[in-house]
This record gives sequence, structure tokens and C-alpha cells, in this order.
Amino acid sequence: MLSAFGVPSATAGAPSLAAPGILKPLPPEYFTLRGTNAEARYETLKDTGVLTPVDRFFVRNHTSTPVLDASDWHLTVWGDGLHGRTPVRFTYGQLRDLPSVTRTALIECAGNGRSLYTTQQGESVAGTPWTLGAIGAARWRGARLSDVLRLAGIASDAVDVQPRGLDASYVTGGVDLGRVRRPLTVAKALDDVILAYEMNGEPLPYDHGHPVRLVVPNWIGIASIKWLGDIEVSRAPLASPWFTDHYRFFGAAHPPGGSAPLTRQTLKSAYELPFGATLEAGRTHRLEGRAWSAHAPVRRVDVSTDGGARWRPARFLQPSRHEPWVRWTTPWRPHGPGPVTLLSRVTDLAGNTQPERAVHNTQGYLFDAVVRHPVTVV
Ligand SMILES: Nc1nc2c(c(=O)[nH]1)N[C@H]1C(S)=C(S)[C@@H](COP(=O)(O)O)O[C@H]1N2
Ligand SMILES: [Mo]
Repeated sequence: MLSAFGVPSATAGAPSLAAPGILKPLPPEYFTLRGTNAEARYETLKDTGVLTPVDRFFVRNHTSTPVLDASDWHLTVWGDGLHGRTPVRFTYGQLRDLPSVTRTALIECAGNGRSLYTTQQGESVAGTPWTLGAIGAARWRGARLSDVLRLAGIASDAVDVQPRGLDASYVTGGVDLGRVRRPLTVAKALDDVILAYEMNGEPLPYDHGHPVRLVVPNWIGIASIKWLGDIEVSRAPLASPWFTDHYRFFGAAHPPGGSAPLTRQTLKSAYELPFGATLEAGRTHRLEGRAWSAHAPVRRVDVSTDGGARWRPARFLQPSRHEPWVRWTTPWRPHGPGPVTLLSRVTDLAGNTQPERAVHNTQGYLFDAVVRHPVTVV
């Protein structure tokens, strides 16, 4: 049983994993625990549509979920990038009174697929060893960040805004990095960013940022600050540890001080099938998967069931490709028995496609290579 915002009630029956600081139930059939985070079992998204239900949506918490009350919540917009430099407050009611927008968008952690750098490419990377389930799509409803910034009096020469969460300060390796925050350019802030108070038609659940979170479409998950408390607006570029030390490419293939801060997510495709699944020889299986790109709508998905020797197009399972991800299917009649590597490769309308190998970076961000999916035919 769930209360309105996803807090387990006393009658919760099914066994759940216990993640420190996550409030919603985490049944082991849907989630894998990774420290303070819960990864969705990607293959169980198979029986969901475009939208990921809250009860299967991954949670990435630097510390733990704070329980905030909408009635005494407010957002403070402040900084030298405002006319008059006077902080402006918005209550929850005032935010809800602004015109609302509704949009389906993915939230995907920059490190989604990170463990494949190791399992598939033999490279070591630091960070939460996500497989493919640090992703979900939801229908978000909220106010436009552009409306809020204009009402607050953003100056024409403001360059950056920095949203910050109300969750506890993040302490790592004995260093207090302060509360989770990361700047974004005014250009992106005024474009398509939402201050979301609804997820899939329900009030935003506690674990996903109740009462209000940012949704920054197509950018890495860290941009979409949960439990939003304040936004700094600045005439000079802003920074934070999540901008300078994390969420950049570091390593041999990158500039000595690291790449530019990462913004946009990448593209991926994968079968909705457990790694190591067994499939019966001599009958036709209807394999399914998903594909997505943060750059452009999906144009095609090609699949190979012989380790990459021959490729054929997959068939789309939904009428529109203009959704943040596309579900696809392909029939396969294995002869077997023995191990087989299944492959899929997405190409988007901008011409981006998945390489055979992802370029290594020390923190394992933006894995984009064709996933080599091992199965056994019996
Ligand atoms: N305040 C705050 N915002 C946050 C985080 C956090 O720990 N605190 N985690 C970020 C990261 S790294 C990701 S991937 C997404 C995850 O969103 P979700 O937990 O709703 O799936 O939230 C982002 N926003
Ligand atoms: Mo993330």
C-alpha cells in the first residue's frame, strides 16, 4: 500500500529491499540496491509503455529523501543576475497558479551503463556500477522555468542559473560539498526546463523531489535537481563540485584538465531481457527492447542475433517515434544450443549511431556503445 506520495504504509506486505534514505517500496523483482540508490531492473520495463510507473522508477540520491511539505515550501530566486538584486520568493500555490506545461521526458543518470565499460570493454571506472536501469520516462507537469525567471526579473546579461536541492549536504571522502547543485546556462533555462510538481498525473513523489523538482529535458540526470529550494541567477559563470570535479570526461582520451562540463545525454538501445537469459532452440521468440537518443528522434534500430555478422531492422512497437524512447521488437528463432551475443544499434534522425566501443573516461559517463547482450540457447 502506498500513501499519496509514495511512503509505504504500515500495511506494506511484500518483501522490499531497504535502501538507506529511500521511502518508496523497492521490491527485489523491480530494483537492485546500489548504496543510497535503487536501480530499476531494465528488463522489467518490458511490460510498461512509454511511461515508467513510479513504482519502477530508479532513484539516485546523494544522501537521503527529505520529507517536505508543499504548504510550507517556497522557492527563492536570488543573485546579481536579477534586476534590483532582491531575492524573489514563490510559494507552492503561486507556482501552481502559473500556466502549466506537460511533457514526457526521460531522466537518465550520466553514469547509466557505467558497469559496461568494465564488463564489455575491460576498463576500470569509478562510481555507482549501474547496468542499464538508471533511467525512466515520466509525464511531468509544472511551471516553465522561463516564466519564473522572468517574473523574478532576470537581467538581460545574466549568463548562468544554479538550482540547489533542499536535501542534506553531501559529504564524501571527509569533504562537505554542500547541497546538491549544478549550474546551467540561461539559454537552456529559458528554453524547455520545467519546475515539475506532478509525475505521471500524481503529485511528485517524495523520492523524486516532492514538492518541486527541475526537469531538464535531454540533459544528464544531475541537471534535474530534486527538492528544489533556491535558484541563483548570475551575470558571471557559476560552478559547483558537480560541474568542476564530476560530470566531465577525464582520462587519457580527454584534455588534461578534463572536458567541458557534460550537458546532453547520449544514445542507447538494449534488449529487455536479463543478461544471461536462456532461450529455447527451435521456436520463434519475440524479442523486445527500447532505443533512445538525447540528440534527435530515433530513426532506426538494427539488430543482430549472430554476434554482429548480419544486421536487420527491428520493427517499432509504437506509432510515434517522437517520444523520448521507442519500443521495438524482432522475431528470433535460434538453432542452438550454445551461447549467443545479441546486439542492437540505434540511429537517430541527426545521424548519430552507436559505436562498437565507447571512449573511456575515468568516471564512466555516457556509455554509448552497442550493448553486447549474452544469452544461452538451450
Ligand atoms: N537535490 C538533489 N537532486 C538530484 C539528486 C540528488 O541527490 N539531490 N540526484 C541527481 C541525479 S545524479 C540523478 S541521476 C537524478 C535522479 O532522479 P530520480 O531519483 O528521480 O530518478 O536526480 C538528480 N537530482
Ligand atoms: Mo545521476
